[in-house]
Amino acid sequence: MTTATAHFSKRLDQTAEDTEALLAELLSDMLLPDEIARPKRLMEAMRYSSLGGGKRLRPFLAVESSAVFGVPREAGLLVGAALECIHCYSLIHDDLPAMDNSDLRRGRPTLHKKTDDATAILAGDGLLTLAFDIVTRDEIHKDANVRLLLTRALARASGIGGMVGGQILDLAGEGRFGDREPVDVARLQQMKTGALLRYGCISGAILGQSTPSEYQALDDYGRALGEAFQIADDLLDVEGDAAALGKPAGADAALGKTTFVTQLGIDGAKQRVRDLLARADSALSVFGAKGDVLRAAARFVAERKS
Ligand code: GRG
Repeated sequence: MTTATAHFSKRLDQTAEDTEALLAELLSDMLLPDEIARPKRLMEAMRYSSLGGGKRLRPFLAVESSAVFGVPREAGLLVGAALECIHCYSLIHDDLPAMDNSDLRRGRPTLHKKTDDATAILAGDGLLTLAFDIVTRDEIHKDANVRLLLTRALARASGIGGMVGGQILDLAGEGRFGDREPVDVARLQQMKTGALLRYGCISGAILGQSTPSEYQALDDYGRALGEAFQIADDLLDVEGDAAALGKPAGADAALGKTTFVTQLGIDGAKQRVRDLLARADSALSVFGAKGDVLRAAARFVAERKS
């Protein structure tokens, strides 16, 4: 392991640990002002799907993109926790019988298998709304306009023109609503998985009140990283190991899905990942050595095994 990789791994582990502790606090039974009750079944379901698993890559991007601007770690962690809540909700809903109908997630039974569909739907809804509660909190930034920009960007990344929109395009491409609709893989990816990853990257620029060119650099980096993440996912579905993935491989092929691998072939997809890594590196050049951890993050995403 190189020194840069070891440094990166240590920081990823630390953010995962801090995110876990913060989420446990945010999902505790303690009532917030104006809340009437925190029902036990709902809280247990939300904790089951948000605690004790996951690489916490999105919080890491929020924390590290914030660190580039010297933003206090606590603020980046809160934004990261909000982003992770949205990510966990999307996984819960994606696993439901009406969507992907998956039995395993992060090496454990999916939430609806462990409980029931209604509990899983509501736990997802609870996490989605909690995310917006978190991202508006005063502790994130003293300037309310910064919090507003963070909140709006989160809505755009997770909503119609982002993740939710990407999910419906994906289902349409599988032929769920009649004939299979043609899929623009790159656009679908940008929306379904890319938008949240990109948000992690631009959130630091928003929190750090960056210049427009610094924002643009993190935006470019986030888009390249998002695409590399998805290609790696498509490659893992073909070449990956179910034990490491915590879910069965081969799901895309079973559904006859159009992916980067079906479009570019395995070698073409790997070449595209290399090109994207170069793009991510060059986007970060404006930050000099301050961009090193994000540079390592792009490589980790592209080479991940789970
Ligand atoms: C249901 C509204 C709604 C949206 C679902 C993102 C998404 C949209 C579904 C996820 C489906 C999926 C498994 C896509 C592959 C890419 C992906 C998001 C993998 C899981 O993300 P990781 O690898 O997971 O960051 P961990 O467990 O590490 O958090």
